[in-house]
Amino acid sequence: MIDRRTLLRSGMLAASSAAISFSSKLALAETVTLPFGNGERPLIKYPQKRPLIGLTSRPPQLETPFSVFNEGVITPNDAFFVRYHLADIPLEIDPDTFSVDIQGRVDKPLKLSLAEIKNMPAIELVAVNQCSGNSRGFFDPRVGGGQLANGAMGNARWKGVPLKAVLDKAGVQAGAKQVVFDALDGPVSDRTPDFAKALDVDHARDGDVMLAYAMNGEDLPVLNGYPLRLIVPGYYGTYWVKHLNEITVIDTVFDNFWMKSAYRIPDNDCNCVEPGTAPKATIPINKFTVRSFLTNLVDGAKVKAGAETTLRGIAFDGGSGIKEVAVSTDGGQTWTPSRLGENLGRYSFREWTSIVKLPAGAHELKVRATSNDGQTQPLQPLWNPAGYLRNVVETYRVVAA
Ligand SMILES: Nc1nc2c(c(=O)[nH]1)N[C@H]1C(S)=C(S)[C@@H](COP(=O)(O)O)O[C@H]1N2
Ligand SMILES: [Mo]
Repeated sequence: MIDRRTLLRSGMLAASSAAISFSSKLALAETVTLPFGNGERPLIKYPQKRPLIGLTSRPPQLETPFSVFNEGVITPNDAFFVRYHLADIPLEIDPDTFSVDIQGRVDKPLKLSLAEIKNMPAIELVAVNQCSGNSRGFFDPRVGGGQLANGAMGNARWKGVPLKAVLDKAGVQAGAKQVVFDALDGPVSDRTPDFAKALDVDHARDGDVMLAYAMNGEDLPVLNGYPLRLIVPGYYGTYWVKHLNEITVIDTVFDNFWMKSAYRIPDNDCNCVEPGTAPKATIPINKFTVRSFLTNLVDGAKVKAGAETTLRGIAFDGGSGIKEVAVSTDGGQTWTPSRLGENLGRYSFREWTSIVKLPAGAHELKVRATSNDGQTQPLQPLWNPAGYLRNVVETYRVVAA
């Protein structure tokens, strides 16, 4: 168990208030009910985190309460969701002895300390991290896996070094195909496969994929990958390997459980199948589908009839950027473009606002984003057996009175 002393020793917590013990005092503040069957969840307080929606505790899996996304387009570190696969998460990370190995098909294998990484020229970018299973709880028919609402996502400003710079230092050899990322965490049972992921070598060298040591101007929170994690902008969170300590260049396609069996989507145009059926062929999950949300009104909200009501929300896609967010107040018959907020980059949440006047009565508000590469959101949900990629146009019922 992670205890307060371990966290303090590894420099991950200020020697003050926020620290509580992982082992004994997981304060149960209250519970919330997510809007699907069996949606009751505890709110749990972990070190460096405000109370978040608990999915599992071994390993810790925490979802961000949706109201956080109305606080701003950057998700605060203490509210950022947490996802782990394996219960043996790293307990003792000493930033002074931590290092990452770059090995395999390289001319010069390297071992870089955290200090050496921090001495290399840094880059910063704002990017969304979203779990593949975000919103899985809304699938109908239901599917197995973590039953998440819409809070397994977050948007942060990441600082680190381009993976390309590190790979160039080591010298990737001709014939290299993929780069494998392994981390400090591991399985508690030797029958569970260790968590590791891979990217194609060209993707790994695109200049945006980075080894990040800071998030929103601070060290990464422990549960978000301290002291170093991979950032794969536009790609689902499964590739964003936390506590990254091993980078291996290979000349084959990596085929561990997490690449070959898990995190696969149907290999067809919609990456979907008829509900309840299995895909014929699959490919590894990759870029985010385009999504948009209303953040300042909840389903069932009341607004003032005939008055100007400001709608506000967020949109994002797999990295082409948001072109338009349109709003419908008549259940999807007519659509009006909203006003887009500041552009923090093509990988970031993009804020949108729209002013509407609703006559007295019940209304269905819908929000639909279109990305610069022409993708948009379907009016009916698409289905796949793993519960990935959800991006149906969201509907919010409000009453004007
Ligand atoms: N070391 C390690 N890194 C990991 C995982 C993990 O289990 N172990 N899970 C991945 C998955 S599936 C997701 S969605 C993201 C979640 O990132 P977060 O916990 O910082 O929100 O971490 C990824 N990186
Ligand atoms: Mo995930």
